[in-house]
Amino acid sequence: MKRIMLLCIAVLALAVPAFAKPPKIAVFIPGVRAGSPIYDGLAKGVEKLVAETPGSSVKIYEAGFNQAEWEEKLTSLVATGEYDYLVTSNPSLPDLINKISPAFPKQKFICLDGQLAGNPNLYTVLYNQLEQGYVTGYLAGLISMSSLPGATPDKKVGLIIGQHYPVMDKLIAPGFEQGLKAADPAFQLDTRVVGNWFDATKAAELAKSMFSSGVDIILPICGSASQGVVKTAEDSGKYVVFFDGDEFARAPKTILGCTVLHQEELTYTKLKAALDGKLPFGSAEVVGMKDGYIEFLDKHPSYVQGVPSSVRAKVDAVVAQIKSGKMQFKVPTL
Ligand code: RBF
Repeated sequence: MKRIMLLCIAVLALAVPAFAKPPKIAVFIPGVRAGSPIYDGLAKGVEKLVAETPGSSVKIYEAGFNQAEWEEKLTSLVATGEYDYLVTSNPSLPDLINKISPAFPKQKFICLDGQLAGNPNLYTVLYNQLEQGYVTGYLAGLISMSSLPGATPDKKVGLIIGQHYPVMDKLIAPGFEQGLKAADPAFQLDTRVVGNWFDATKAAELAKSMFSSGVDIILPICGSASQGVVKTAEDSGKYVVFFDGDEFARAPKTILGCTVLHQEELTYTKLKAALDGKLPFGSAEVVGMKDGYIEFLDKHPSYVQGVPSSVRAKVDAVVAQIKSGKMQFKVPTL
């Protein structure tokens, strides 16, 4: 009897690792979730996996718009020692993580929309936003040259950004400009900076001034401030193209194109790989259209009904070339 009991204990002890504690996950949102599809997708991806993983849990932590507080807030969250994985998304987070992680050698970090290799506790995955910018810029240029009622002959297209940062200045803006110039080399890109990621009034003022100077279509990359751009474009009979999410419903006749990031799927896939012990921590990956994580929404009625078929045919051709690898965009060091 005693031997059987001992055997049982031994078997149980061996089996324990297989029944490892269900994971606890923290989602660090550098901003707020509402109004930024990139953050909503991040949270949704983790929530989906947690819903499928019995016993696991998620804490969504919104760090707010004051970037000066992010390091301290991140440190406090990690210092609780409660979370097996900290998942976040932002190009400025890898540096912060790299700074604080030596003090928390057991903490694993996953950062989307960022790039840093060489920290064994950090995995990053960046979107190839040269591709995303190029397709969106090409579409914007062709719309501006079309006979749509809001189009003007000035060859000016707008970009309204929350702030300057390396991913913007080395990938998004250059990709967008290259796409525009592929439509016609005469295009000028008018770039304006809101100065934060929430001030819709300021973004509306910028859009108004741009439209009155001959700009007819704008790409807003300014978080929830984009609402000001959409409203102004609607009131002025002008156009908007979007990044990140399917935003058409916000203004179906004004928003004529969306090149989205499948942030929810990417978050889910990478976190699942981590839980399965298969995520290459220490490395930095890049994903794009070929992998299916960047997608141009070519079937949405706003696009199909709002954009002339001759324009759509040209955009389709470019998307097909990127997906097949015929057209390649090499991401530079950030
Ligand atoms: N994008 C948003 O949609 N909302 C934000 O609040 C936001 N905050 C950002 C803060 C910093 C410091 C940086 C570098 C980028 C931020 N972005 C934000 C941009 C985001 O990382 C991404 O580049 C864009 O969403 C385009 O895909």
